[in-house]
Amino acid sequence: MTSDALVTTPDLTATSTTPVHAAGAPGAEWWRHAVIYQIYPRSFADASGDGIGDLPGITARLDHLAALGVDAVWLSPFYTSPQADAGYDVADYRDVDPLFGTLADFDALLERAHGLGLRVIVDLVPNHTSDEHAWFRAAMAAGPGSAERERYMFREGAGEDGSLPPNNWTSVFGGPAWTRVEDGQWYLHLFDTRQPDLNWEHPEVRSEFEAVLRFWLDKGVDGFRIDVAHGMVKEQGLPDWDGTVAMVEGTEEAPGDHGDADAVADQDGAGASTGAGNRGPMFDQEGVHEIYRAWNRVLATYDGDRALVAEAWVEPLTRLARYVRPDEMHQAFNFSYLTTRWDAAALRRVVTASLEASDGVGAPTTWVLSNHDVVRHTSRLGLADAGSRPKGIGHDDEQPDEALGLRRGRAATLLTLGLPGSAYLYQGEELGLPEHTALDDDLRQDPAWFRSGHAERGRDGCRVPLPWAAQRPGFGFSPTGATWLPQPASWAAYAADAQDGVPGSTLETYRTALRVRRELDLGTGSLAWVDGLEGADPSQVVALVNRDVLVVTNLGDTPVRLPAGVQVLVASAAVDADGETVLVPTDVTVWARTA
Ligand code: ISL
Repeated sequence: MTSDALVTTPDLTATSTTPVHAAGAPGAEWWRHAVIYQIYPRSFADASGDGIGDLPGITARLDHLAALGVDAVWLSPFYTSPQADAGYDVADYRDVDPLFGTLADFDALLERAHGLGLRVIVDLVPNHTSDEHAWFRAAMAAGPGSAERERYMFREGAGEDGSLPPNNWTSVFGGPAWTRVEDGQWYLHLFDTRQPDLNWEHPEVRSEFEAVLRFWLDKGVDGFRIDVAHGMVKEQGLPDWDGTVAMVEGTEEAPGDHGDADAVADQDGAGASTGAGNRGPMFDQEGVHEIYRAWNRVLATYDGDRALVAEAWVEPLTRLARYVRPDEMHQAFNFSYLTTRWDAAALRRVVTASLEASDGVGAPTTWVLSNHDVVRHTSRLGLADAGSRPKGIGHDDEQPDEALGLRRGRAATLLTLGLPGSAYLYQGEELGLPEHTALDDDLRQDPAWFRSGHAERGRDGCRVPLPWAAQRPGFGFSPTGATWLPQPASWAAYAADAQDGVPGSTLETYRTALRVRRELDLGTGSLAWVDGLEGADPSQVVALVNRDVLVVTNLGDTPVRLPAGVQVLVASAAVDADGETVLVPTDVTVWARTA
């Protein structure tokens, strides 16, 4: 343990610290500490004027990201697709959908990004294809028993006449996970009916995806975000399952939420005994790991530390860590952290469990608060049950307190960026954007809204086009003012140009935090909990030291006094400073230098 960095001032030695994470994990690869910005192409910036974002729009705005201070971008899918699930239904893995541009546009984007020092990760969707993929069309044409059908999960139905689905699995988006085709067979789709699951026992499926990896690696991408990384291999025999096929819920099963100590403390890697997470016969099967070992070998033949990041909703964290063992992937999104409530003890527990689990396999922890699948964290933190995770918010649902959510959201971000490891940001969070919580239901496009029978509002509310310019039509998203989803009028105040250069704005706070994080190497630092800040109630305060930076988040009602003599580096909102005394108000995070 590098405890020398933890006890640098008399003020802090007066408190006790608990080191958790050793600094200097093996290797100096960029992804161990990178801040990676997720671009959702249809909603980032539109150059063509059709109201849907595109690759040239992204390229034109890369300056914004370089100035923000991130290290890399991850692009959600831009491949040829009928857009039944906003591009997560891929018809051609080696081409760009005309909606987003051309392969030449991609090359230009990559060149510009690299020129600015930004690495680029692209999305790979291997669990399923589009129903318009050449393989699925061939499978449909060839009929039952054909080699073409073997690449997917076709089965005969149950019941005397085969008119019942082969098993009882349900789709993540709602409704049955099986669709029957005209000749009577059924095919499996864990997501939409237009997203047939591939058969990963088939050698052609394996070789095809290795070739797809090489195609993009040859172009120069720096890595891949692997969609539904826990889903590709299914249990033999496809047995019935009575669990819920859904994203990890904000329930007692998610260790972060209520601090389920047993789940967090499950260090044996077995995981199954806790009942936590998504351990049905369609998820987190042992067989997926061989795929990642093979992909690791593919990436290793390229220079430049190319990386794989797992989108795997798997708990407990020790189970997730198995995806980032040294010969598998490099990062895995920490969704246990994302689903943790606004509660000091729960946050400390999930951070400790995360660092211990990832340290155990020599991987970085990959913190994340928002993405294109969840309600934006500024809005989740403005709910009465702060940090709970509804499946979308509509006009007749509880409306978050926007100001409170933003205040807490900024505090949560500053806490996150103060932790060692890598972090992912979702486009628009640097503007403090809230979820669009009053979107007209007639405009919703997420298949989850339809397949759930309108029980789930779905994910459109976090996918609204970004506001770039307060005074322009469509807030400058597109040259024509068109936007594929409407933006709330209140977003004028969030527009990038309204915050640029404004001290204390969310945008400037993110910029400062990212600059300081980089200058002080917090990403490769270490964490020690500060067990007792004088006068602070541990049930209300998260306090830690990373290198010589004291990070304090106050979740309680009483202001927290920082040790005398520390120098405030960044604060998520105004702090009360009176001479030597710095007080951290409610729902605020402060970084202060101790040396
Ligand atoms: O598997 C899950 C629950 O057990 C889900 O949480 C699942 O991991 C998640 O829904 C996967 O999301 C990704 O794949 C989807 C796509 O709609 C999302 O946008 C994408 O992030 C299907 O490709």
